Amino acid sequence: MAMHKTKAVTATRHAALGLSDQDLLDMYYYIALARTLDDRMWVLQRAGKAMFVISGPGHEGCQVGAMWPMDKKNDWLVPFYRSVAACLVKGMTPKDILLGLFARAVDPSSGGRQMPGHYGHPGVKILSTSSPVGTQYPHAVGIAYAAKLRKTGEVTMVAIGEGGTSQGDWHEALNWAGIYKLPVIFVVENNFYAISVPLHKQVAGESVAARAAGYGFPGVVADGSDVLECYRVAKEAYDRARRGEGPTLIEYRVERLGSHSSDDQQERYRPKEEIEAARRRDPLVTFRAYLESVGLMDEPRGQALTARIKREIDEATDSADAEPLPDPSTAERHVYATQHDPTYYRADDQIPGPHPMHPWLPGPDGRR
Ligand SMILES: Cc1ncc(C[n+]2csc(CCOP(=O)(O)OP(=O)(O)O)c2C)c(N)n1
Repeated sequence: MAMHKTKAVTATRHAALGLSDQDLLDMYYYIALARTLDDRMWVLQRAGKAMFVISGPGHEGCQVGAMWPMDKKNDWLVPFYRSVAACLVKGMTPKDILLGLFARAVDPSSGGRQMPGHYGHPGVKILSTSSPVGTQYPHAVGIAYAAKLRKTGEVTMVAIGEGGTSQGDWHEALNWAGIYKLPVIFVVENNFYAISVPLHKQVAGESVAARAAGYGFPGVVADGSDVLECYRVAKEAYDRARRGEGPTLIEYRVERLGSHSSDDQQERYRPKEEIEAARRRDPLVTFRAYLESVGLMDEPRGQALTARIKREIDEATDSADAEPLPDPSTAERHVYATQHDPTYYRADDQIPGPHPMHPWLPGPDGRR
């Protein structure tokens, strides 16, 4: 009997990948949490509570799959403006994300200084999002280079869209990481559009992933609507990075289910049929179908989860909204080095002595 049971369990795709049933339920929770948070942000924007929204509906499955093999405590995430699900898996809360949307003083990314969609949290090793697309790639490579020099074992994951790969920064980062075999995972979430500019105007050749060959490391393409496949390729990339074998470029082919941002209207440049077809590749739908097929999800369990998530997002919204705006007298804070709050950047840095990049800040032992 016991043997029969074991056989049935290992026959599932997720068990063959080393994922437990609980892993799957947790992964689905994050996909659904990110989507609900996303829907809320759009409602808040339409209600006049936020000036702008940019987020990741359709990208959540690949982000959760990519993040799952990460060592959440030690590794680094360098996000972009669609990385809501990735940031939640890494340790940001829905309230943290909403504090940025509302530009509140305690927003962990920038203290309410950046425009919405610039996720980040130094306390959980998420770098603050950069506005110019592509610049996050050299940042990530810098972190990975430091990790290699210091032998910390940290791996850095960085994400971007396919349009951003046209930037010089992107290529320079790959070149450097390839030469020094750095522990970095380059994710490209290819949703076929850079605002209204289609893929073929950004990328000649078969794929973004194929470019990795020119920089001397593997590049893989994975279907972003297949969360388990997204996990599988990410796990291989993490294992490779941890073995000291260097970077991997992963191109996830995803669907952008909505417009580029709240300032865009995709119906003006995408055919109706294409937008409808994209919905069939929604990871929330495809992953739920997988969970149902292995007996992990049904209508009552789905309803209970939806109610739980709605409660969490309601509480996060009220709690973030109640926080004060930044004090106008602090407008120059974080602009000039002398006005840095020493605790702000040091939250997770345990290296004693002066800060290597901000020597004017005291270390955790109080020394400068
Ligand atoms: C250097 C730079 N150029 C232009 C922009 C304006 N911009 C913001 S997002 C974006 C589209 C990027 O498309 P892609 O990288 O494919 O990502 P997606 O939004 O499709 O996920 C552009 C052009 C910018 N932020 N930075």
